[in-house]
Amino acid sequence: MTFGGRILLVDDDDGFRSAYARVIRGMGHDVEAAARGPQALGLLETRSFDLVISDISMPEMDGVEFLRRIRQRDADVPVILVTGAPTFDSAVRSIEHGVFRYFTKPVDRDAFADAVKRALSLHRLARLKREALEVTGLSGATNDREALSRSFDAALGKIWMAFQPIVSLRERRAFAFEALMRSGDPAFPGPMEILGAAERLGRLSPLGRSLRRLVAAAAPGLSDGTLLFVNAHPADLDDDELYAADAPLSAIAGRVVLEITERASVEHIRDLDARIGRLRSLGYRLAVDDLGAGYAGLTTLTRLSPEFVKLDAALVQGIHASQGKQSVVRAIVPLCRDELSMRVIAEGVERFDDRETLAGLGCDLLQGFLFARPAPPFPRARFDALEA
Ligand code: G
Ligand code: MN
Repeated sequence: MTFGGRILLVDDDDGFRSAYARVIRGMGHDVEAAARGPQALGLLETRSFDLVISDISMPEMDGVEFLRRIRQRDADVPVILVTGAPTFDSAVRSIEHGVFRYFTKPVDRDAFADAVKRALSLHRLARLKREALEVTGLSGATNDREALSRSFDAALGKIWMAFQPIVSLRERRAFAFEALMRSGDPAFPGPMEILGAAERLGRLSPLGRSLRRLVAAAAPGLSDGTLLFVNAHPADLDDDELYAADAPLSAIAGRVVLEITERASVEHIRDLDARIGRLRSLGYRLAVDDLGAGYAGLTTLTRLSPEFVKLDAALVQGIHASQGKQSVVRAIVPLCRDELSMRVIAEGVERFDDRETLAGLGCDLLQGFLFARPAPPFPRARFDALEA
């Protein structure tokens, strides 16, 4: 299949220029011609081209410099360079700047026509690849930082919060809800992809701020006495907005438990103890998340002195059939409760038999699909579920 491309042709030699232009028009393409590099750069500012063909030896700006300037603004457009005086140096520099083909004069007409055709096809393919990313919604997977940044901005505006109850078995009620980030953008299928992009872009703080604003907005729908558990990335502890008295979440800090995962280290955070102190004076309580899955060390637990610890799902799931898990949890629950004044929450409870085993071990606060899946505010917990 052939299609008409738009080609920019640059040569200071009028004879060559009109000869090439004729050949290219004969192939069914549009040609714009310029006699100098600067003039050609001007044309590139005003419209887009599918291919640039340029002489190398020209007054004012040679073809290699022209190529270098093109690359500063457009990484994709193919450039064919032609020279009557080939040198090793100009060939090497042309390759460095991403020349598509390097021809010496006299140019073989068939080889030239082939190169033009191939360059146009590849450029078209590059465009279609970009369109494909848009229609599949996979543009988040691109490693082009600017494109990632743009799709991240778009995704940030579409995030919503799901909530999952943390139930008290004894009281048969939702003791609290954990707020969980959900993506509303197919370019980022889930929270992990959003977090990954935020990390790569250095945008964890704006993400954390958005999440806290969304949680605060949902909070008025919650009945009095029910707590809100909110995940905080260690990077959030470094964000001054978290400590601002007029920040959205500060107004309800007394009902909020910030969960800090054991999977990430908090050791590198500046003035950690002072920051924890400020959070407490704002009214926040703290939880250590994913206990048993992260660093085996004591740093997170000792520095945070959390009011809650959340047992990781890996320790919870299948506990009814595991003596090893049972003996660990049997030791953790009274130690936390009696010696450390920390309440234990078991996460990821999916099965009735695990629920019964946990209850038997003194673990009253439970969270998991067995009671409710995370959903828009605020899903009801069910206590009647039997075998999952
Ligand atoms: O790391 P953190 O504990 O915050 O992770 C919570 C995640 O676990 C959420 O994405 C939530 O959807 C998921 N989750 C909640 N309950 C269950 C459960 O019972 N089983 C499994 N497999 N995942 C769960
Ligand atoms: Mn959590």
